[in-house]
Amino acid sequence: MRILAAALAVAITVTTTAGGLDPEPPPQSLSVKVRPGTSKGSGRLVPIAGADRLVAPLGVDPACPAKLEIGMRSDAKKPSYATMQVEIDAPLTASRPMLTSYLPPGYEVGAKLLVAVPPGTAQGTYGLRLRTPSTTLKVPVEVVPVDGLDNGGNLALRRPVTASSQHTNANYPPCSVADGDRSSNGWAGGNGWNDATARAWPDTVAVALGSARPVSRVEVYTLDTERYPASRYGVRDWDVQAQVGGQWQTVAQVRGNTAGNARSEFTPVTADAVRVVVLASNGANDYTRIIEIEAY
Ligand SMILES: [Ca+2]
Repeated sequence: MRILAAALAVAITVTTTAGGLDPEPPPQSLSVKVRPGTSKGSGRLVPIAGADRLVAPLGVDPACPAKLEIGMRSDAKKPSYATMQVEIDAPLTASRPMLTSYLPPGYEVGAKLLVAVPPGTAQGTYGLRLRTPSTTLKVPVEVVPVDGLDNGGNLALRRPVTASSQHTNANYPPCSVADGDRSSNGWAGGNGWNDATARAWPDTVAVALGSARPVSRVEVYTLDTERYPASRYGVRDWDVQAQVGGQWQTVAQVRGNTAGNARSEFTPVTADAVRVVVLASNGANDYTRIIEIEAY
């Protein structure tokens, strides 16, 4: 139990870093959850996946691979060091070949698995297997073109993103604002964009829509966690612009935002791209931090 407590402490102390002010190692990728009452004493080590399939679009920026929560739960009678193998069909690659952790009965350990789709990969379904000595869990990976994605109406999903700058002390790729992940958890681990110009404005991030599409709503998700609340670390003032006939025009303005998510609705325009022009952030830590941008 003492070892588990130490593992928990590591997981908690190095979870996140706010861009620029607080350089820390990249986020610890293991998380340990207490799952009381789940051990049946069957002796099994049970693989866990956060979804029963994974959709990995073709042709997206390699800085923003597809993500899957994986883990394992011990139903053993005694604590042990547990290992789960991660196997994936070529040419796809996974960010870790295995998951290894000390694991008492009834506990589970989780990690984020990144799945990369190299250029030239044929579309189709590929195998991903999470294998423990007792059980194999199969999670099919569907490689599809971006145009074939079920985007739920979000025209920005997985489209190309460009930004005015990018902070480099951790993982803040611009493409992460269109990766479908709205969560601020694990900030600096590739789930959002942080610009590189402290206290200098504006900062701009644009998403190309692939073709001219009617747009009447843009949603912005900014950094918002218990440690880094939007009221101190999120974006405050910005313009929403749409590129119509080659010209950028302002279609909405947000001022004084303190929330993690802000919706802008406007008269429909036919746009090739949308962009967010950030004019100010909250608090003294003046960077732009955006988790996700959606366009409908
Ligand atoms: Ca994101």
